[in-house]
Amino acid sequence: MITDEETPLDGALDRFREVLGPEHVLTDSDMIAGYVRDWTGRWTGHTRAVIRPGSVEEVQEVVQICHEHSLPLVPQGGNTGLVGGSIPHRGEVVFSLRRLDRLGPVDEKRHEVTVGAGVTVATLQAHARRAGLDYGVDLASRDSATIGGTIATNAGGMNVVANGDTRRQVLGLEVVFADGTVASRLGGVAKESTGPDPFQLMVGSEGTLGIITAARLRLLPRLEAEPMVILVGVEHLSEGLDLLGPGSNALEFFDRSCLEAVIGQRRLPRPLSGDHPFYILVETRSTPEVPDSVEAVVDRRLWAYREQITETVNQIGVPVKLDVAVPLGRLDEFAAAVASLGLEGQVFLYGHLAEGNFHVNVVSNPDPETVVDRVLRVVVEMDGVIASEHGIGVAKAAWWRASTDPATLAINRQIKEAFDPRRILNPEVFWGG
Ligand code: FAD
Ligand code: 2HG
Ligand code: ZN
Repeated sequence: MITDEETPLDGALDRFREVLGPEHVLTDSDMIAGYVRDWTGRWTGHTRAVIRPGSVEEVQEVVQICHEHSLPLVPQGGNTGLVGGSIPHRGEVVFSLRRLDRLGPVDEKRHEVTVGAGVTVATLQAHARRAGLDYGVDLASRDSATIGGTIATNAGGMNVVANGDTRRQVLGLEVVFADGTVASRLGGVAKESTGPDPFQLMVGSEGTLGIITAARLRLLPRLEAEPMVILVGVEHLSEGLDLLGPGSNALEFFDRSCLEAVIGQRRLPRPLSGDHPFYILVETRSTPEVPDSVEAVVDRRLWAYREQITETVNQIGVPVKLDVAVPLGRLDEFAAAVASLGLEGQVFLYGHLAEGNFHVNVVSNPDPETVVDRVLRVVVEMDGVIASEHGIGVAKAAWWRASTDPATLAINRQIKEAFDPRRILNPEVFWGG
């Protein structure tokens, strides 16, 4: 691993300043503090420079400089990632891409748009809505998470059950590769059969194969009426699956600990009179059949109880976060298995029920690595996946290498070698540690 102490960074810094202007090369420790610490506060890295290119040409030039000097770099969007993949762990140069914020015109006939990688999800949503359309991905970090970051992590969010994950929205990309070459497929042709697609490999590559500078995205017709939001209290998570129907936009869950924490920290009223082990939130365009025996309430504002969990948990303490998924037939078995681990500290379970997704958050546990090992072992034993929507980052790199089958891992190694032979693109993610 090349570190900042060993590289000719000083020469590179002068050249960054020439290309970007000194105001976009941040070296002052106060100015870079927010770029080296992750959103949860679990990881704090270090760097001598955060650079802020404002166009694809500038990204290209600064990547060429890094390539020449074999200088490692970390692409960064909104820095809302939850697996420690967006910060410099070993002195890498941070490429903040938020200035790539161009919004192209909405193609109202084809339901498509081209936007810069630094555009936030909320800005894209507003842009699409002004044209009577919508973007298919929504998540609570919408005001900061960028299109580049969500593509690089293949983000999921609340509406996967209706619209699919980020991969499903991507029609084409513009990418700067590790040697500074640029490739672009933003044409918006609806069908194409021209061989293997390197752009698809960028989705979920977490900044390790190329820097996404722009994307051509699919948009959806905007729903005419606001969908209904229902919260029900249940004994078992499997009961929540009965609420899934053709009109479902979202099917989410959280446990009793999450509800108590949100009520306590955010001063929200208790939404249901009874106390239940789990709460299911369904957003739907058709009225689901809720049995009379189940306590339920209908109100769009109920989203607050689900969306505010992440911030609430962080208010309580720095969490160990696990984002996993298990087969739908094993939801309650998984919840029971986590409970039976008897983890020290406070445990919060919430997630996207329709995809079998669990966000297991543990606060006030003195040994994060052991928490990760114990929970992921259960996931693997239950034929689940160790990363459902946040990615691998550094948090799960060792587990990813240990649990991926050898053939898939070998192909991944070759892909990394082909795209980034000098290993300058986010080297700690997937392969570090
Ligand atoms: P960053 O955090 O800056 O980066 C994430 C990764 O992408 C890093 O590896 C980085 O190197 C790489 N990267 C960033 N930009 C580029 C680029 N232009 N080119 C190449 N690589 C790049 N995630 C979900 O999936 N679903 C949720 O429901 C969800 N909810 C969240 C709620 C909260 C409150 C928070 C704080 C986070 C949530 N997240 C969720 C996690 C996070 O928002 C997503 O992972 C998001 O995709 C990260 O986008 P970002 O722009 O912040 O990327
Ligand atoms: C969510 O679904 C996000 O709320 C964040 O993916 C999950 O806080 C988490 O662990
Ligand atoms: Zn989530």
